[in-house]
Parts: sequence; C-alpha cells; structure tokens
Amino acid sequence: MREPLIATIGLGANLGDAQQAVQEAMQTIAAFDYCQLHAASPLYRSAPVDSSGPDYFNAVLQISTRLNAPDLLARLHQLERGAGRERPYRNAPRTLDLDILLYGAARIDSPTLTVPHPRMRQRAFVLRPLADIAPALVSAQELQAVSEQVIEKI
Ligand code: A4P
Ligand code: MG
Repeated sequence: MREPLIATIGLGANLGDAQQAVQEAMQTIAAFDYCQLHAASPLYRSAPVDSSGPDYFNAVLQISTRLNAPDLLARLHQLERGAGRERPYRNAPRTLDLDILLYGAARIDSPTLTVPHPRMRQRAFVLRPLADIAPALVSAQELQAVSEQVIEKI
C-alpha cells in the first residue's frame, strides 16, 4: 500500500434520481477502504455539455487515499455499475459517472486512465465545485472561460 495522497473525483448524473445518486456515491467513496474524506463540494445542477437529456447533478470530492490509481478506478467503476450505469454511446445520459480528475500530482496516460482528466478545465461543472474546495487549483481566468455554461449551486 502506498503513501496516502489526495485524489480528486468528479461525480455526475442525469438519469433516475440523479441528485440522490451523486449524494450517495459521495458517502460511499468517502467510506472506501484505505480512503478518508478530505473535502466534499456542494452539489450543482448543470445543463448538459456535449451531452443530452435532463440537467445533470454534479459535485467534486477529494479523498486522501492509499489506493493506487487503477485500483481506485476499479472501485469507482464498480460503484457506477451498482448504480445501473449503461454505456450505449459516448457521452450518453447516465445514472452515475465517476471520473478521476487528479491523482496527487501524477500524470497518467494508459489505455484505461488519463490523469489529469483531459477535459476537466473546459467544464464549469468541474471547475466551479473544484474551486469551492480547492481554490488554489482553479484560476479566475479558467472560471471566466467557462462562465457561459449554465450551472447553479443547489
Ligand atoms: N478513463 C480514462 N481516463 C479516466 C479518468 N481520469 N477517470 C476511461 C475515469 N475514467 C477514465 O469512460 C470511458 C473510459 O474512460 C472508462 O472505462 C475509463 O477506463 P466512461 O465514463 O465510460 O465514458 P464517458 O462518461 O462517456 O466519458 P467521460 O470521459 O467520463 O466523459 P466526460 O468527457 O467526462 O463527459 N454535462 C454536464 N452538465 N455534467 C456532466 O457531468 N458529463 C459528461 C461526460 C458530458 N457532459 C456533462 C457531464
Ligand atoms: Mg466517466
């Protein structure tokens, strides 16, 4: 088991009881083995970006974890499956999407995992909640660049 580091996880859902799915997933992830809650953002409601269907509920979570990145991803996938996630096509509406946004300061580029998440800095539904819990990680310019995207804090 490795030394603990801070992993940042993005949560999103827009099918079923999406608000509850995101809230429950935050609690479940914080209770994973070898993980401790570091910070949890407020919940946001956002219009779909490059996607379709109802509004999304989004949040960002930081955990201190000893899990390596592939093991953390495997647990997140397990949780997505438990929430009934199906993958009919890319960016399809979903009951629960869990992305590893950051894993400490690591850069990972494997067939199954790219970290930092390549699209995180283009998306208000990531940057706004991330700025709430880790303001040093998001610049004012980045927030300004996504200010046209429709999003509200719940
Ligand atoms: N994968 C690679 N890197 C990562 C990573 N850092 N974290 C692989 C998690 N998974 C990663 O993901 C496909 C594969 O990506 C996984 O099997 C994993 O091995 P997926 O979740 O099945 O596919 P996806 O959700 O369609 O792709 P992704 O990358 O999660 O989509 P995006 O780009 O994150 O967009 N609009 C609003 N308002 N709110 C949203 O939450 N989400 C999306 C998803 C689009 N529009 C949205 C929202
Ligand atoms: Mg995903």
